[in-house]
Amino acid sequence: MTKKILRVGVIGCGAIGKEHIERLTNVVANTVVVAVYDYFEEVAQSVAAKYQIEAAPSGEALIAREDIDAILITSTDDTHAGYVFEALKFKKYIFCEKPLALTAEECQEMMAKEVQIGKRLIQVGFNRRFDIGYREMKQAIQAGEIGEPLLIHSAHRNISQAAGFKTDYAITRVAIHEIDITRWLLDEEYEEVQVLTVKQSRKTSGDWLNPQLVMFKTRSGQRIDVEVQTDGAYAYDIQCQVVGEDGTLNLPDPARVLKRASGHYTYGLTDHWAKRFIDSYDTEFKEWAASVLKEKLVGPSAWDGYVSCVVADRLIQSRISGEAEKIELIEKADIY
Ligand code: ISE
Repeated sequence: MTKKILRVGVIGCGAIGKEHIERLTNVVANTVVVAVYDYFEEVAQSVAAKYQIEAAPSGEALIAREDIDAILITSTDDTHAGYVFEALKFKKYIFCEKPLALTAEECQEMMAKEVQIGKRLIQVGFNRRFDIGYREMKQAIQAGEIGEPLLIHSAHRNISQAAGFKTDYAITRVAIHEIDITRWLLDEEYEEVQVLTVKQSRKTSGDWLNPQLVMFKTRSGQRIDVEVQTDGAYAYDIQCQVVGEDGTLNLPDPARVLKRASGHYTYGLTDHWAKRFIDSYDTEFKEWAASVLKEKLVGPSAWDGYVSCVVADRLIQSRISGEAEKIELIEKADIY
């Protein structure tokens, strides 16, 4: 791409779609949003009016436009794969929010298409890889500062979920972040994974299982536990502690004012993921746009999307079987 400006089309104008449109318009350099599409026409029209851009009549029409170089997919999970395949037909760059697809087979098909084209076109929205805290932890691990990492304790706590939430979403929408960030931190693939049942919270606003305890074991034997609370937690709180032979690393909380007042010393907690990870999303899109303009994607790939789908599928199976489930992956192509 010899262009200096990346022209993006956005499919899906829900909460995260709107945030990314604002980000691409006013935060990320050398990027413009040219057109948007949403299943609900009036939503697309109102976003288009706000940014004085066009609302496309369909996702397919938006993808086909010659004045659009890259497609951002932030529509509902079940529509991701269809739009990715359509954009691949036009060899367009694709940023797809997680999950990349509902099945690992679809991810395999996407990878086969990228291999055929001869380069990566897909990036998956695993934003935590762009969070400054996780990045410092990875650097410290790689520099050998805590010796060999042995295990990780982590927690993913949410205050609420959108209507229609289901038990499986605790894996495919929530713990999917830990599935990805842990293998990225440790630079390891998983050997087996498991979901353990836990005493249930009375604060769950629906009939799904909450909390769930998710466990991974890596090929070299490291163990990871993830407490997944999808509803009713005291805050949006993300914890991660890597335990190594020579020390530990803790994910820092985002900077907040330390308050001394009314006889207490307090530090505010965040209530929503969009606030907790705002800087990571900004960095994610700045780096994505720069890499697309250089025609060399470096962020989370279709392979990472594939692994997370395999692992999510096995975790859901483990909840049903009550057993640890083995992870089997296909061979990784050279472009990844
Ligand atoms: C949301 O999609 C996220 O990405 C958040 O990190 C997660 O905590 C939340 O539960 C999801 O709905």
